[in-house]
Amino acid sequence: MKRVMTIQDISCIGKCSLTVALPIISAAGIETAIVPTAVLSTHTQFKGFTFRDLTDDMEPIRDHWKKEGFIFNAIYTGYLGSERQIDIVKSYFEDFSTPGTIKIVDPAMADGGKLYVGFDEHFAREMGKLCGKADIILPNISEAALMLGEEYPGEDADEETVKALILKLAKLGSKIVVITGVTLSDGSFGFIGYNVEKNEFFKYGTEKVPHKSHGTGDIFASAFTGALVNGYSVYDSLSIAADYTAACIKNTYLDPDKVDYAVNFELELPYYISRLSKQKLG
Ligand code: PXL
Repeated sequence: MKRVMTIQDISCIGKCSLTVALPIISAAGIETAIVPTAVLSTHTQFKGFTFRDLTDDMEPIRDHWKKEGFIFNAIYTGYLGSERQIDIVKSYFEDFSTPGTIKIVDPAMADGGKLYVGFDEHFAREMGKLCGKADIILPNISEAALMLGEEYPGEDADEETVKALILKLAKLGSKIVVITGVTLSDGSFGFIGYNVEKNEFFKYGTEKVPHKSHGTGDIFASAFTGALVNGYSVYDSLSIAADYTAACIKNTYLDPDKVDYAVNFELELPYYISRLSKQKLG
C-alpha cells in the first residue's frame, strides 16, 4: 500500500487542511500520515479562533519516524503557521526524500490578493523558498504574486499574465508549476501548468459555477495527490482533481442547507473514487 505524509493544521471546524486531506487521500486508497502543525477552533476566516501552535512537536515526530525508517510515496504540505515551520518542513524534505518521494507544496496562505490573518510579506517570500525545494507547486494567483513580490493581477488575470507568473515561479526551482483558480480564455475555470524540463505549458478548465468558498484549494491539492500517488500522470491527476473540486462546488451551490464556510466535499467522494477506478480500468 502507498503512503503519503501531509503536513498542515487541524481546523476543528472549517472543512480545510487536514480534515479534508485525511478523508480524500484515504478515499484514494492511500495510507495518510499526518503532521499537525497547529490546532485551531475554526479556520482563520472566522473571528476569534483559538490557535494552539504545535511547532515543538514537529521535530520529535520527524526524528521518531526517521528512527522507525518510514518511507513515503509523497509529502504534501499545505497551510503552515510560521516561518519556523517552513524551516522544519525543509528538514522533513531532506530526511524523507527517497528517489520515489514526490514533494508537493500548496502554499496555502492567501486568496483574493490578500494574505490570510497572521501572515506577512516576508512569510510569503519564505514560502517561495520552500516551493523551490518541491517537485510540484500549486499556488493560486494571489499566492503566486505574493511569493514573487509582484502586484496582484486580479482573479480574472488573462492566460498570458498567468503564464508570465508561472515562468517566474519556475525560477524558484520546482519541476512543475501549476497556478490554480484561473479563468481560461474560453471562459472555463481551472488551472494552467508548466513542465520546466519539457518547456511545455498545459491547461484544463471546467464549467465556472458562481460560488466561492474556502477549502477548495485544499480539496484540489488532496485529490491531486491521491490520483498522482495512484499512478496517474500529472495532467490526468490535475484534471481529476479539477473535476472533483468543481463537483464539490456545484453540489454546495445546489444545496439549500449549505454552510457558507466550506464546500460539500464529502458528498462527492463516491464520484472521486469512481474517477480513480474508471481511469485505472480504462
Ligand atoms: O484552506 C486553507 C486554510 C487552511 N488552514 C487554515 C486556514 C485556511 C484558509 O483560510 O485558515 C487555518
